[in-house]
Amino acid sequence: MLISNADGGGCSSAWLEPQTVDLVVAGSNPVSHPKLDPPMNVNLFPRPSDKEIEHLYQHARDAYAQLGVDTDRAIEQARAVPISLHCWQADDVVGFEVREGAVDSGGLKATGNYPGRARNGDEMRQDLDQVMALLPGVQRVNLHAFYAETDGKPVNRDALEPRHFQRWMDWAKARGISLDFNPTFFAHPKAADGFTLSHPDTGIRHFWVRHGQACRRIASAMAASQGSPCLINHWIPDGAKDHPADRWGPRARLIQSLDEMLAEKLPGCVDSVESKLFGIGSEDYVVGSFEFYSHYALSRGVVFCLDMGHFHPTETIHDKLSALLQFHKRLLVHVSRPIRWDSDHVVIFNDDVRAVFQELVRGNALDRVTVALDFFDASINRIAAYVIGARATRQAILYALLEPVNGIQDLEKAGRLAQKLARMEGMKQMPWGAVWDMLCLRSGVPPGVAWVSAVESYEREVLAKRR
Ligand SMILES: [Mn+2]
Repeated sequence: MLISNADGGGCSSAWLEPQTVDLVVAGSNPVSHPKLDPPMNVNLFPRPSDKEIEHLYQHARDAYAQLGVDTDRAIEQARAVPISLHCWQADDVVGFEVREGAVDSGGLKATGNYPGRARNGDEMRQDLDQVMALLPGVQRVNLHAFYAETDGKPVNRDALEPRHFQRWMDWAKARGISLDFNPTFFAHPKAADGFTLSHPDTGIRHFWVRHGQACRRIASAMAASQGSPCLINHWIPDGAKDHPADRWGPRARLIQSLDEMLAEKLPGCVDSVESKLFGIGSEDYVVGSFEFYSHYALSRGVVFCLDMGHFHPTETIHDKLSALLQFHKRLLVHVSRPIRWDSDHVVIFNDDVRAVFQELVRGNALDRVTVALDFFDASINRIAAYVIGARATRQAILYALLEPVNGIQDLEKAGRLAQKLARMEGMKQMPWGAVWDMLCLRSGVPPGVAWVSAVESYEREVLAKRR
C-alpha cells in the first residue's frame, strides 16, 4: 500500500516494506499478519490549497448536477441553519454558581480530567470564540442558568435576574450571535433527592417554579437584547431509581408547576420541554417522559424537545419526526450521541445524525426544527469536542441537502424500489466532502480536519496554562 506524504518527502520507506509476524492461535495453525509500524512524518491534518479545493469542487458540482442537485444552493442552505452551541461542554457542566456548601450534581456527570476546563465566564467566552472561529455557518450560544455571573456573591436560583447575564448579552451582541437559555434544575440542595418541579413538598416545588419564572424573564431580556426570540428549554431530572409506588402524583404536580411557570406572557421567550427515558438514579421512572411532554407541549402550544440520547439504547428519533410534525408546529432537536447508559457522547457524522436531517429535508421541514447540541466529554480536548460535534451536525445537514429527494421519491412512487435503494446507496460514494470543503472555504474556516492545528496551538497557549 502506498501512502502519499503531503509534505513530499523526508519519510523513511522502511515501514512500507511488508513484514509479517506469526501469531499462534490456540488450536489452529500459525496465521500471518502484516506488521505495520506507525508512519513517520505523515501529516494527518493537511490543509489543501484553495486551488485544490476549487478544482475538486468543480468535479463534485458536475457530479451532483447530473442528479439534478444544485451544490451551490445546498451550501447556502446548509450554512444558514443556526446551530445552538451548548456552553456546558467547556466546563463539564459545573457552572459558575457561588455556593455556600457542596452539592450533589443531580444526575449529570462528565467523565475525564483533560486539562483546560473553563473556570469562569471570561475563560468560557474565550473558548467559545475559539470554537466559533473554526465553525462555518450560523451559530447561536446556549446558556444554563448556573452560568450567571454574580461577582462572587451567592444568588439563589429563584433570585436570578437579567443583569446576571449582562456580560453574556454584551458578548453575544458584539459578535452578532443570539443566545438561548435553560433553567438549571439540578446541582442544588433542593434537587438532591431527585425531584424538583414534581416534588411532593410544596415549598420545594414552588422554589423551582420561581426559578423557572426568573429564567423566563432572563430569556425575554436576552430576546430584547438580540432583537430575536430566545428559546428557553426546560429539562428536569425528576424520577425514581426503582419501582415507584406512585407514578401519578409527580406527573400531576409537574403539570401544575409547568402551568404556573409558563403563565406569564413574555415577549421573545419561546418555551420548550425536553423528555427523557432514564437517567443515573432515575432508571425506572422519569416524570417528564416522551408521552408526557409531547402531549403537554401540544396542549399548551409550547415546543417539544427530543434529545437523541434520551431514548432506549437502540432507539433512534428520525422516524418520529414525520409523526410528531403532523401535530407539533415546531420541535427542538438536541443533537447528541448515546452510548449504553450515557446520553451525551461527542456527536459524530453517523447514521443517526444523517437520518435526522434526511428526514427533515425530505419532508421540507428543516425550518420547523431548532437545532441545538447537547453533549459533554471531559476526557479529550474540549475545544476539539465542540468542533467535531458541531461540524458533524452541519455536515449531516449538508449531506441531506445534497440528496436528489424528488428523484428517489419518484423511483419509490413508480415501484422501482431496487433502483431507489441503489441510488440511496450510491449517494454514499458521491464527493460530498469536496462540497463540504467549499462550504468551509466560503465561510473562511479551515476545510477538512485542518482546524486541528489551531486547536493544538490554543491548547499550548491558553488551555495548558489553566492550572
Ligand atoms: Mn438534551
